Amino acid sequence: MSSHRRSTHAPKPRRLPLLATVVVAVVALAGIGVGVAIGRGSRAHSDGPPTAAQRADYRDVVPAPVSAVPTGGQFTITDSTGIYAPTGSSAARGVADYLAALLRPATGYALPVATGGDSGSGIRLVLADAADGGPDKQLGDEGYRLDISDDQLTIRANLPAGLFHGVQTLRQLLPPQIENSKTQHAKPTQQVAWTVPSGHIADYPQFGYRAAGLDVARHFFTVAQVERYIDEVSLYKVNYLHLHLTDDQGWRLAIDGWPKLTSVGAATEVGGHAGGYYTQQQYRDLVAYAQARYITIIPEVDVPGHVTAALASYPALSCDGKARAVFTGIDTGFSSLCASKPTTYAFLDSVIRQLAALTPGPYIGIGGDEAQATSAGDYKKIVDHAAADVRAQGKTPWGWQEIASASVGTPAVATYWSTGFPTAPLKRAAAAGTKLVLDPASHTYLDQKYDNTTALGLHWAGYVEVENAYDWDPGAYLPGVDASSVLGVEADLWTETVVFDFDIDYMAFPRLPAIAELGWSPPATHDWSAFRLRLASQGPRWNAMGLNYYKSPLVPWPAGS
Ligand code: TNX
Repeated sequence: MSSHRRSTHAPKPRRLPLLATVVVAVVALAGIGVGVAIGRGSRAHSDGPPTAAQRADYRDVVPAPVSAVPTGGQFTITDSTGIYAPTGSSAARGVADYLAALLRPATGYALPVATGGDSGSGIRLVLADAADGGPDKQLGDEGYRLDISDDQLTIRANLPAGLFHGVQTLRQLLPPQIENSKTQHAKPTQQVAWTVPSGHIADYPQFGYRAAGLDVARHFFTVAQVERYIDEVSLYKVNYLHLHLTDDQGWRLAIDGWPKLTSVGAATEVGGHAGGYYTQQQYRDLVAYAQARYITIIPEVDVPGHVTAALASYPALSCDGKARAVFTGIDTGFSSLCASKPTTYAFLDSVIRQLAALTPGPYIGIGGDEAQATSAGDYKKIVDHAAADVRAQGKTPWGWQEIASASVGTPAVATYWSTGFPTAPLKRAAAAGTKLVLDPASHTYLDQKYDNTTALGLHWAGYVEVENAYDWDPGAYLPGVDASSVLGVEADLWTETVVFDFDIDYMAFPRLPAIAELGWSPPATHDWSAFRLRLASQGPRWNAMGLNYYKSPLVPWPAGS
């Protein structure tokens, strides 16, 4: 982390002079072989309330694209605009339908979707194919190009995931009113022109792993609530949702053959209120919902600690065999599975086999954090067994950083969450091929308070203002760990104090977009003074979406947002 990026919380100039911005951006991006030009249009976060006339700006897109060159014109979506999907890909057609569904409510236009054909005008989604000269190597699996002229808007990608991410950029290049669920033409004076600034964007991610973590164990969140969060994070090109499904306070997924896990273990949540759980069909529906947004679910069952709900359901899983009550407080580190009982392994085998069968994604989470109530030897036995179970199902074990002290082998993912230096076992595991996810609590824990006035949240990792969330470098964060070991980033929302949708929104926004940008954008774009302006332009979008965000005093939100 370079100290020059650390700015104080003192008021700063609203932005660099234009020339300085261009020079900084060109110099910075020259190093990674791409050029950039900075748009000259009025910025969406100019003073005063957002007006219908305001245009979006290439500089406002979050995460910052690799390269964005405006050309000064504009494409306008009208009531005769059509959307064209490529032939031969039902997934690409799905992205086209998704785009139409995003644009129809606010515009009130029909926006018909056609497969194949090319009107010469309209919105075209194009997949690179052999006729096109084959895959565009620069873009990889998730990248896209957006080429916008006055009469045509084209999103090109190698795969549908890239088209989907291109659609998220397009959303942010439309006026913020596009996010309204009601048609925006009530009064002629408020008529919104659905313009997109013309130009060229080439964009692809820095890391292939950009996760949002959601704890549905401390407080339970329904399928609809999780889907809402999936929609919110997909706007920022997040591609994994890590669901923390089990903890002392609740077991949230039905497991065949172990009915008490949910009849007993899911009955309550923090504070003792009624809890809840997902049936296996509901979990499948969640997986499919996320998949349609190019988000892969990583389910986590947390063992060998964080298991009071399981022990309350099946007392035989603990060494003393005594029944426990499901925990409704917020302490951690006091419960453990019993390493010397065969039941423990029958339980793990059954749970992991079912999780793997329900989960198309590559990772199955086995937890492994804060197991203070498990001896080192027992920890190793249980974690190694769980990791082997996951691998036997053809999946990769995902765990917290502590699993590095077991011998989980490779492939495996260990998620660094602490605030201290990486441990020797973690460094050794990384050197031996374990991939690390960077989720340092003092930057990425979305449950930490923003400052001492934040009503929700904990603050054991310190206050995490949006600037702290943004101002670190995932590739260079851990001393003694090579950047090539870093799989990506994650921002976790623990829910000891988080109860409602609007709590989720408030703790995640604006910090989640900050972490998402670190995961997607090249380090050369990293600049807090520019990022805070990009964030500011999101405010009116979040208002239009009905998203309850924290109005950080560090961000110059437009008046009225
Ligand atoms: C730590 S760090 C936890 C969670 C808590 C969280 C609260 C880690 C992997 N576990 O169990 O919910 O802190 O901030």
